[in-house]
Amino acid sequence: MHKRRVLYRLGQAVPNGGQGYFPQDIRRLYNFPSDLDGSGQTIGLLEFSSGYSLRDARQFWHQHGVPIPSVTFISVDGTPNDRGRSPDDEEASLDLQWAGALAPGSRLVVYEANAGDTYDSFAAAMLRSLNYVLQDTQNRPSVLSISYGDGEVSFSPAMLQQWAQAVAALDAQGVTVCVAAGDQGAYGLHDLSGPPVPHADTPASLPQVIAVGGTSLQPDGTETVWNNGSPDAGGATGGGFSAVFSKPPYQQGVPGAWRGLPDVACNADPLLGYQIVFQDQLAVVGGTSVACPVFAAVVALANQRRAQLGLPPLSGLAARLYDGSLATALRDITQGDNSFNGVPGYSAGPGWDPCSGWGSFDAARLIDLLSQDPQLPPSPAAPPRPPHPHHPRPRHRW
Ligand SMILES: [Ca+2]
Repeated sequence: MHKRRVLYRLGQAVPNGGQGYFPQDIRRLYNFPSDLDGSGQTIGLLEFSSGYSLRDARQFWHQHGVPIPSVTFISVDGTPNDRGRSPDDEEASLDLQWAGALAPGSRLVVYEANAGDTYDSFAAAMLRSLNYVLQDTQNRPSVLSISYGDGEVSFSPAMLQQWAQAVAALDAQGVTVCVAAGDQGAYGLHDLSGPPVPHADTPASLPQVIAVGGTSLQPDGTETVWNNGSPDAGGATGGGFSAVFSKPPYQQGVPGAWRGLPDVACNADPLLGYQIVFQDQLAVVGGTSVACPVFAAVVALANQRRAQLGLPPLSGLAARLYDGSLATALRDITQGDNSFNGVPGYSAGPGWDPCSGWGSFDAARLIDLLSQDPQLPPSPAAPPRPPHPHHPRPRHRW
């Protein structure tokens, strides 16, 4: 229910004769810089499955010439790693394999927690995991990838506020929290029999996360909003407006009175999906589930570059995406919409839109810009002033 539906289309995907995109394709199409590999950084992956198979991951990395990253399993609540035997483990597997493929020098820390069978137990497990990472001074990730969630209506507003507080605390500590924006279009619920009105996905709707939406990325680089048309055919990117969180100050320039999402987007179309190895088999997966760790890898590389320059890890990236300073690194998506399951969605257009955010990215350019802290705009030249005729007023001290 709270899990992202991961879509398998082995043999039906377009890239590489049905085998899906390989790491080298995604590095090329999004222009990942060749001189960064995430060294010195830790990527945290929040998982609510039962574990993953390191053997599958190593096989995938080996197959694509990726140096084998270091992987650490952390059980937030005592849940053991079942080593990838459960079908639910595909989520942890793809997160691990793709974050590792794009930032192989980083340490990958999988934070695993048991989410139980209800929305309440999932919500509690999410909060427990966020707070665990907040306290985890030993591993200190600089970015977290979360590919779980559901419509806001599935959770109490009080719980969402607690998640938001934990995320804000993480962000303030230099942990950028990336969240998949959902795979059910503007409709936004895993349960397809819910009321046919728009729902925003959460935790993607939390104000300080980076909500990562989905696109369809063709092998020639053209990109549109991901929408396979119907639930049977696949999915469509989440996106819309929160009904819980009002518009954060940094979204001043976007329409509406509520937090709009996603913030960015990248390939999520299962028909143009990503290859993984799962339970010893090659598979092709799609969904914002994969878009999220791809963007998390970009953040890890940016933090590596920042560390090289003596800068702290990114903080406040959500606001930074809206201040205009990254515009030349973002690839605007202008075609498509996220109408889904009978609910009219939002259309892409020039600039930010509630189905692709600011669009995808040129990773090398984005990392360059994120390695320069924004310069304050030059103040207009002050007119010459006559010498002050009287004593300046004392400043009040409080
Ligand atoms: Ca756009």
